[in-house]
Amino acid sequence: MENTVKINVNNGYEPQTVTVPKGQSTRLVFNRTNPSACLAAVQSNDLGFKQDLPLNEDMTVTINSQQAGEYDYACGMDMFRGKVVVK
Ligand SMILES: [Cu+2]
Repeated sequence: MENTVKINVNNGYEPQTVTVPKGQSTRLVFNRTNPSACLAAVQSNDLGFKQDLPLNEDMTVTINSQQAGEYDYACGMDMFRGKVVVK
């Protein structure tokens, strides 16, 4: 089973925190509507991804966490942050 969560990237990440189920794959679909280069990439050491975000395009990162917890992600410069809660 696959879950999808949409995250708008404008003045930060909206919603800033998303909750996803443990042990299932979840598609995080980022769409950036803010032209600032600051938000042109999203990355997470916790979740192991780095994704460029072209303007006004859905870009998908698939995560599959077997472990409950809180995982942070951020823009390429680590200024804006979001959180994925797995439970
Ligand atoms: Cu930034």
